[in-house]
Amino acid sequence: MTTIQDSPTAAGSGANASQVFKDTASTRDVADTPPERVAAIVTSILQGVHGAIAEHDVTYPEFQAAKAWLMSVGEGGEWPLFMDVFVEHAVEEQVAKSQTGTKGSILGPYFLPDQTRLSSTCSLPRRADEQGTPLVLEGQVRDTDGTPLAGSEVDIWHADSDGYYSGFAPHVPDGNLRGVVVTDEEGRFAIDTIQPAPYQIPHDGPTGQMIEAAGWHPWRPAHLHIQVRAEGHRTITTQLYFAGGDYLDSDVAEATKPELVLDPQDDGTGTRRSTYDFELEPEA
Ligand code: MBD
Ligand code: FE
Repeated sequence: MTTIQDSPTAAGSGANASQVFKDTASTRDVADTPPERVAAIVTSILQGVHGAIAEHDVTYPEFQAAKAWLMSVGEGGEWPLFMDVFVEHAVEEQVAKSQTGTKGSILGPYFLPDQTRLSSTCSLPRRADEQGTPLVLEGQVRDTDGTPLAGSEVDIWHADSDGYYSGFAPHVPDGNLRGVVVTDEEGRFAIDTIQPAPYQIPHDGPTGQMIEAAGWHPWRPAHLHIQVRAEGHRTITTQLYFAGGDYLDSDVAEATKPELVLDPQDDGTGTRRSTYDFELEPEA
C-alpha cells in the first residue's frame, strides 16, 4: 500500500484514500450492469439535478462554480471521502432491507485490508504514549441461529484521540489502532483499546468548503469501525457509537443507528467496558 502524501491534510488523506481504493479493487465484486439499468439509474440522477436547477432557479455563475468545485474534488482526491460521507449511507440502508443479523453501517474511506491478526483476548497496536481513556470491547460472534462462530474475524479500526487514522495521516505509525481479532472456540473476543474522540472529517479541502458554504458541520460522533467475517456467513460491516456522545443525532455521514450505540461503564479502575455480540446470517 503506497502512502503518497506527507502531512495530515484533506489532500493527504484524500490521496491516500483514493490510492487505497484503487489498490483494493480486486477485493470487490465488479458490477455487471446491463445498459437498460445504467440508463435508468443515470436518467434518475440527471432528473434529480435538472429538478434542483429548476426548483432553485440556478444561475450560470452557480453552474460554473459547481463545475469548478467538482473538478477540485477530483484533483484533491476527495471522491472517496465525499461518496462515503454523503452517499454510502443510502446504499447501506437499501441493501439492509434484505438482511438479517447485526445492523450494518457504512465502511467509510479508511478501511485497510490485511492488518495484524490478534488472538481473541488482545490489545490493539498503539504508541507507547497513546492518549485516551482505556476501553475494552468484549462479546461473542454467533450465527443468527445462536451457534457460536469460533475462528471468525473481528476486524476493527478507529481514529486516535485526535481524530487521525493510521495509514491516512503521516504522523501515525502504520497499523496503529487496527487489528483482525480471531474469536476463540466459543466465538468470543475481548479487545483492549482506547476510547476514540468525535471525528471531524478532513475539512480543509473541497468537501469541507461545501460543508462550510452550506452552513453545516463536519463532525461524526466518536465511532469504532468493525467488520465481522466468518466462513459461510455474510460479512457484516458496521460501526459502534457511544451513548451520550456529541453528534450522535447529527452525524455528517448519517451512519448512526440506535442498535449500534454502546454504553461503556467504568469498571472501577479507569477502564470503560462494553459488551457487544454480533449475529451473522448464513450465506445465501
Ligand atoms: C470517517 O472516519 C468515516 O467513518 C467516514 C464515514 C467518512 C470519513 C471519515
Ligand atoms: Fe471513521
